[in-house]
Amino acid sequence: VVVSQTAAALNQFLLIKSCKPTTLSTQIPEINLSDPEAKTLIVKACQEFGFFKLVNHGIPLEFMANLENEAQRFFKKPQSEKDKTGPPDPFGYGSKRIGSNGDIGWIEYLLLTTNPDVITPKSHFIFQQNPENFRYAVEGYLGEVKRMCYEVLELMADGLGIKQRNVFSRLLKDEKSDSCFRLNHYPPCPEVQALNRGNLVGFGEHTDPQIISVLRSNNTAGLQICLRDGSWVSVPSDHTSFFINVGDTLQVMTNGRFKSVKHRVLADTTKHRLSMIYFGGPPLSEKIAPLPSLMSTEEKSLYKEFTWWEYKKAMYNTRLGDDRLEPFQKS
Ligand code: GA4
Repeated sequence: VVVSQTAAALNQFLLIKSCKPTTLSTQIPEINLSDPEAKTLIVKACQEFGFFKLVNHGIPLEFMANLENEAQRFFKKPQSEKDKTGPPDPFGYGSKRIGSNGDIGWIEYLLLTTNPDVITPKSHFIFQQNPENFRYAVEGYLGEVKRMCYEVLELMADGLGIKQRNVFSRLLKDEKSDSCFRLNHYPPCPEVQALNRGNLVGFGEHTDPQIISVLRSNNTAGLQICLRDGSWVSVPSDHTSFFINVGDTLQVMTNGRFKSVKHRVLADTTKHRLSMIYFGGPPLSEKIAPLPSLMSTEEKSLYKEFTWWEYKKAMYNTRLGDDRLEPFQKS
């Protein structure tokens, strides 16, 4: 009886679906940041997968370990304490609900802005409510990750043969850059194992709207990416590496050469998954369109021009799994 009640609850709220990855043999591209061929390999990975693993990135592991500790400390707090720093509208603490259009997952998270001059009262409050170490750990981590991310974006531009190496990175370096940061905690769910059916969706399938996302997780698996043929591949976890996603905006700026990768996270039945993701976005007023420096003379833009603000406004009215670029495609 207990099990069937749990089953009903999980079914109703948490979308148990059978979603075993259908491809097991595909190798996720792995890029060594200090490889002289890195720029070429990055471009290839972004065209074929919209996704790659980054090794030899030069960021000392203590930055990751430090933040992981602080995040763990936060998520271990009593629910009532965590709830004081929510809801995520759009920044703050959230549990199970993702966005505001009915998406749910087996997850709790903190969403923060990374722009010091648009720090919202909510972000201030989160850090006020926690020991200062938490803020230092976030700032220390982001300082390193941003620097590395600019380098990756410059390699992308270079690899695409664009003379202006900072065409992408300048948007994130801009003091008005609309970037954000997310700490995700996927608690284990032993009931699902007991029920022995399907998987528990932690974060449903979606693409990231921004330019680029940089993910780091602890050693608990769960992330899956969707290949061009529609099959799903599990990404083996590696707490020493980063995983890079191409976002919708980068797909548009490259006129579809780079693919915004569809991905999702399944919760583990026995282990905690903790991930930290930096989403690099342009300033709100930035006009998003394919880069003229990339287009051949007869090439036509696949997209209608829009500002990042317009895209964001539209995005908050979508469900997670929606194709957010579709309304901006030229027919
Ligand atoms: C997906 C990528 C980032 O996590 C995020 C998410 C955002 C949110 O959690 O508030 C969104 C989602 C994400 C896209 C569609 C909308 C907005 C939830 C949702 C249903 C922070 C982002 O920028 O877009």
